[in-house]
Amino acid sequence: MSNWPIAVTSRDTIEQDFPNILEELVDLKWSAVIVKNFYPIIHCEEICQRINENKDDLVTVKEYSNSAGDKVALRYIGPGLGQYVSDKETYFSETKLAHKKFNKLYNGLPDPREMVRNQLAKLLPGKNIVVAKEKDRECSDSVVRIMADGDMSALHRDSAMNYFKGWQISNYPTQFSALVCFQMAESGGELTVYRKRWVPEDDLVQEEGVTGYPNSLVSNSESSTITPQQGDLYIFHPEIYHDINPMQGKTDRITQGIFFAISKNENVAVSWG
Ligand SMILES: O=C(O)CCC(=O)C(=O)O
Ligand SMILES: [Fe+2]
Repeated sequence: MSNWPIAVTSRDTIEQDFPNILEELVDLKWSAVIVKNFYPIIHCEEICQRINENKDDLVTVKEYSNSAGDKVALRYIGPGLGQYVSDKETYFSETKLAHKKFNKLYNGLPDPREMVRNQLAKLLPGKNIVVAKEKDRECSDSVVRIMADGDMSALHRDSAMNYFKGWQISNYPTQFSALVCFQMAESGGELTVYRKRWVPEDDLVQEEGVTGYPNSLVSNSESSTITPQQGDLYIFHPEIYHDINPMQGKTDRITQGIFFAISKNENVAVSWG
């Protein structure tokens, strides 16, 4: 059942077309908003080329076995907090290294992290967009994920409130994910968002040792399939279920991800990778 609409817009028209888009994403009116041509294609290509040419320097590879016993690898620049939640020290040392990597990656180009934060500021009038801090240490401000032939992402949800207890960002309700697509896979690699909120009972059907939730949880849900194109910015509410189809081909799927969450009482929204 794939009939849940996507709000499609451009940088110049988003505020007029969808002035309350973030609220509407949380209300599940839209599955996602796509801002077409957000980041120039020529710069996307430059960034992908820099990644390809400096993989050893820039890209962290974490290998592990999945539940079926297959070897899978996560490749990224900038530590995604999800990988380090129980290891703060490594997270912050990786974050330090990531600053240098991002400077190298984006050197001389419009900084897509800043561009995303500026876009968010426009969608959140009155809120300051700040990079999340843990005591006095800044979190990584984004994560660039590199997916290769065969990679996928199992059904999951992202909620700092649930998964990052003890971290300051867990105090900020209402989370969003903002992604810039630097390069799309030749086939597959679509993001599917399901119109279904998590309920605590869902955790009872999670199988031990298996990544993600069983697909049966969303088999009767409306859904929406988002096929990002190079240069697109897309924003969705990742507290609802989503997954990424297995991708095929020799072209990596490369995205920059920034999570953000909004404070209820203060005039800030915090962002992290
Ligand atoms: O790469 C994507 O399209 C989405 C990744 C994801 O799971 C997220 O941003 O929460
Ligand atoms: Fe996610």
